[in-house]
Amino acid sequence: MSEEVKKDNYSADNIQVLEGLEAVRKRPAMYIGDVGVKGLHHLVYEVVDNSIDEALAGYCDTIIVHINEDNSITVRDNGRGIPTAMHTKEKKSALEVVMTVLHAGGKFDKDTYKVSGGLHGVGVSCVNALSTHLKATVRREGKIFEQEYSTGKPLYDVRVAGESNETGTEVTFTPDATIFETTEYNFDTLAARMRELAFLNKGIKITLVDLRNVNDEGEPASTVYYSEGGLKEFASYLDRNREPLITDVIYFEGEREGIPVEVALTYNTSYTENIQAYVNNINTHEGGTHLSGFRRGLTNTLKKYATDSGMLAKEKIDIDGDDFREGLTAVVSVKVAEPQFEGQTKTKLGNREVTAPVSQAVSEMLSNYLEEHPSEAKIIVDKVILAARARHAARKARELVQRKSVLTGSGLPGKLADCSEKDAAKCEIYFVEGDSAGGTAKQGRDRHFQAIMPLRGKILNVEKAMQHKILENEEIKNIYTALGVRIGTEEDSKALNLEKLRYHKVIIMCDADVDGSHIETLILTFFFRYMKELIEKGYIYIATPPLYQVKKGTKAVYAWNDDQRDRLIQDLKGGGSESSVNVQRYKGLGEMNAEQLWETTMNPESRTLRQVTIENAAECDQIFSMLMGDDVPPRREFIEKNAKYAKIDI
Ligand code: 0RA
Repeated sequence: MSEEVKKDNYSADNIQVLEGLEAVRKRPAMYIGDVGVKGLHHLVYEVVDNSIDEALAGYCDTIIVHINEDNSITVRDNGRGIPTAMHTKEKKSALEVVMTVLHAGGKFDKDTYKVSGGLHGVGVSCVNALSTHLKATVRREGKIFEQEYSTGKPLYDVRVAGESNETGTEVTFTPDATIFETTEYNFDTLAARMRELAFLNKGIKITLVDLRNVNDEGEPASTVYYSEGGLKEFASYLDRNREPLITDVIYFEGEREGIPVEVALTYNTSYTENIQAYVNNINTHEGGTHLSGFRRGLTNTLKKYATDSGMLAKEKIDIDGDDFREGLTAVVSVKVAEPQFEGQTKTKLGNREVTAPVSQAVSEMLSNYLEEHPSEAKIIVDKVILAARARHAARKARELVQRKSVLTGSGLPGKLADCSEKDAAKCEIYFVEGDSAGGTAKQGRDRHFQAIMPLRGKILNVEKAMQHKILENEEIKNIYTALGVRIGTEEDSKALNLEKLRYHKVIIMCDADVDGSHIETLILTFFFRYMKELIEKGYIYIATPPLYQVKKGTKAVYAWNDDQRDRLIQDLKGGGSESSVNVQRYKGLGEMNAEQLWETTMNPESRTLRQVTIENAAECDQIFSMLMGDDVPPRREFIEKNAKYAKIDI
């Protein structure tokens, strides 16, 4: 979930409609978000979205995505096929218009309103503009039509290439390597999105085939995603590594006030809340009106049931919204004709008319369920009461912490070596594994803007602990007091007081070994569960210390992998014949002196930081619960599968 640091000057906010495709090539980031790994994969989503729209319109049930051997992509569907007749206004084939005019996609057919349309919703013409080659093949009216393009420009007029009694659209494109930082597709990234799309749009079969990866029998790696149960199955999938509190998934599908609403929810025995909210197949990380509707429906219905059943009568404490969501896993999906996206990352739904329909849907399905399942209802309400009690205990713990910090003056942890700069935007904090490496980092840092906070080995696994235990934990307390932000407010445990954040770069610096990765994961789990905004806003980074020092005489250079090391050895040997080159393998941060640590890992001029991002929120939640949970087999499977990406040193 991390990727190389990069800077974008343009954001999706600045999109100007109806420019030529040249504009897309000049400012690609403005249209597809970025030109890194994310943007590269976004091209596929953009094309697939068109096929999904055709499926939602009721004309297509099969989509096949091929990652070809050369990292070009083919998307094929069995829909009606993009119309090929002459477009009277443009005096060109409609196919050519769709492929070469910005924002032309889906504009022909008023009956099918476009609901998927990707986060940027820029249309397939953008994909065309950013591809060195694209070929569109349409099967309809008994014929096969085709047209090819280079960087968005047609190579010939739409022509008939043969006959066929099938219908559908097929697009093959090769992303332009002069525009994208990388052109290598990641199977798992595409797979996660295709799986998500299959759950969100039940009844569509989506096949992903990787032709770069062929087994001994000559069969390419492939997966088929198909969901008959939609969100009902999605919720079970999200909870597949958790212990269920109730075995059912409570489910609603229908239309309320003209808005298609689909909701599924269930409870597990954990303490974390996991609600994935979608609008037009887009994961709305920042929530919005549909999420408010969901919360309102859930809180009102459960509160009413608990009160009416008399279960709350003997409780002296008040119950609030958060208490109803401990251990909750839910997926909400709405389709909105003209969505208003707000918020920092444009993933917050603003349409006010969506709240009531979602709230109604949730109330309806949940009150029915509670009436019909009294024993499950009791289990849920008991859990809510337990959550309320724990929250009160947490508040007491927090008050104690705050009172203590008043007594110590600054309120900052004793182990923190702070920087002198006060402007948070310029400040960095390193969370360093162990006191000894912490000491080295303190000597090596630029104390003007770099703060060091050593952490004692393994911090608490927040996935398995209740909130008050987490708040009381010494290392966790050190983390949040050093950062200056609080967690777990009464109103909303997820709303951080980010304006108080004391550093805009929060850097995790661990040894490059299994223990280091474990500690990294523990810290990331804490941030993901309790300070997700820090990740979403791009404040969290991982330092990358080198694995080798290669030295000849007084000249020392560093390597981060084996290839680099071998090249450096060759370079240093130069024409000379002696093997006087000395290679040192760093096992931990502690083996570097202060100067080396600064030079390789902390100096902004020469270091590499990996920024932590959330690519796929639903998948991410699942991975953390699996990595940190009790169930061993899925964890082993994940580690075995991903071992090739990680450098594990035992
Ligand atoms: C507009 C009208 C019609 C089909 C499509 C769009 C269409 C677009 C894409 C993009 C990928 N797959 C697609 N499948 C269909 C059909 C209008 C008609 O036939 O009457």
